Amino acid sequence: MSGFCSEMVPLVNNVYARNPISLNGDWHYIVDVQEEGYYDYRRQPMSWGFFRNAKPQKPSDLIEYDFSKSPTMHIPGDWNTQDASLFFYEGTVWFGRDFEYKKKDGVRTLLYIGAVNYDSHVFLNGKEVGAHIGGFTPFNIDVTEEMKDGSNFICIKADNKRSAENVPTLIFDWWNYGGITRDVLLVEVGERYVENYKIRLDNDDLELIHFELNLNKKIRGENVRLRIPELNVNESLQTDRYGSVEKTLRKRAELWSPENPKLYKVYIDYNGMSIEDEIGLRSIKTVGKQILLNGKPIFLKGISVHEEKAYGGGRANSTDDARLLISWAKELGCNYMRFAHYPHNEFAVREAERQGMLVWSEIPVYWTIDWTNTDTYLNAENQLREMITRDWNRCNIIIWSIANETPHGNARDRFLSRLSNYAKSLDDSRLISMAMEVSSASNYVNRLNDNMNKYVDVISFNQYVGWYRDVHDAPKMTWEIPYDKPVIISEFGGGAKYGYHGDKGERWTEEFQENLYKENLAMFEKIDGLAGITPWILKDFRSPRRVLPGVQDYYNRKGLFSDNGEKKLAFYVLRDWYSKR
Ligand code: GCB
Repeated sequence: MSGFCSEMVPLVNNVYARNPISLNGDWHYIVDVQEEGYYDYRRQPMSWGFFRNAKPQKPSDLIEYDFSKSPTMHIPGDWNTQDASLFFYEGTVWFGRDFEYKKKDGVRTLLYIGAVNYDSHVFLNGKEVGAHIGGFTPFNIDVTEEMKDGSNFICIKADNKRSAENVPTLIFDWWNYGGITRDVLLVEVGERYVENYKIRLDNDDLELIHFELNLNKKIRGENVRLRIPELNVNESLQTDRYGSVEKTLRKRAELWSPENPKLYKVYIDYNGMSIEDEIGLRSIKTVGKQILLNGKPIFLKGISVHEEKAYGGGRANSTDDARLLISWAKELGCNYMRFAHYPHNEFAVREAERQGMLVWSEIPVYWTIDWTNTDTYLNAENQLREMITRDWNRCNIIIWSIANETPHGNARDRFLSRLSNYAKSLDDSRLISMAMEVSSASNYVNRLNDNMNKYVDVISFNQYVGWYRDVHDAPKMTWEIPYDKPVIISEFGGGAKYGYHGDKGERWTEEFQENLYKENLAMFEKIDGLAGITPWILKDFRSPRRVLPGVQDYYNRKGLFSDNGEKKLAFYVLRDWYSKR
């Protein structure tokens, strides 16, 4: 980023508690198929691109774009569902808007962008202030020097073209919704501010609360106050020479759990600002083949879900969107959700936390990643760090997942073991997992044999008996999982078109899916150490890979709910099974 006056700065957490100024709303957009707003005709980046927001100064001036005359769309939001002509579009779109700002002394202005899919360049008043890769995690830029008193122009170039070295890569089974899909905010902080903090319960001693905080500057002796009024915590603390605070408190707190999602109001006061949060206290660990929440074994009655709106599709990004999907999961009897296959928005994680829903959160290291490419690895690491930094304090997240269905091999093992170690270095208080595959299934013996077993706390795998394999095999199956760790079936399922009925042997009927669920659930009873399942999937979701006319129509139909919220027969099978667990 050198050369910018502005700079990408480490992510601040809990951005919504810092009185942000929203830049959401209507933004003008220009679809730029050949990126002529960025590259000249020799494909060299040019200094007079669209980000200059140029206007003719005299009648003879040649300027071949005009943001103010271009159409608008709502930000945050994907372009695919807001402009019918962009439904399948993958490429570059420019977004721009004017906004008013009043500069203040002693205040630094951070531009926080919740997510842009996939590759973004950010410009303020004609200058590039930052860039980011990865479609599902936030980043922030200190734009103090580029901000003007009065009118400002912000412009974001968003490019969602797929490529072999990206994370995710060229192929993936969900819609590649493009654009600025999460909030754009301005956050005003002092010269010295709280970058992030962590509060959690000890995993062994349930009366110990750990607190850690980091300022943006390495300064010793700064006063920070931590208040948790309901627990009579009111601590005045001082930073060490790294600008950090660490403190352990002995308190007997009411523990957070799916049955009792107790959250404590927490206040962190520093430098004239108070950051308020709601924090749940719980412990999570494994012992042998069990997962222990607050010291007690728990069975994870789960469901997988994509970040897609309940009705009509499109990227979800609000508490209301999340509430609806979580309410469906609750109706099923779930206490756990797999947020597939990338970090979901902060509203969803927080709403799940309020509702007592445990969460598996994942980065899109999916299928055939470019395992030997260093940039690809660093990109995955970066997405992992941004996910963990944003959600470190969300007690409902119990598992960080680093990958899904990746092919065995040395290069992949090196990549994933490094990534797992990195995850542990960022957060050793949670469980690490990844969705593996069954390595061989001859003679009805399913063997799990993955070198990554040493790098995960929970063994998870996807299996599709009844869909990609004959359903009649289910009763004959045996399972060999030679690891003393809990086991989660991170996916199973099959497609059905809501309202299409027939024989249980006929694919796409609700009866076929219903029978598949019955056979699979019966089969799971034989899996030693089974600690949870997340069937695939809560709701039908859009995918470009699902083209069968009249049945799929670009939807993966493995949902228990249709894309219009109708329940399929398999819903009731799973609900019954969960009610007995
Ligand atoms: C999988 C993938 C998931 C797909 C699903 C399917 O194993 O992890 O992303 O959507 O199978 O429907 O085939």
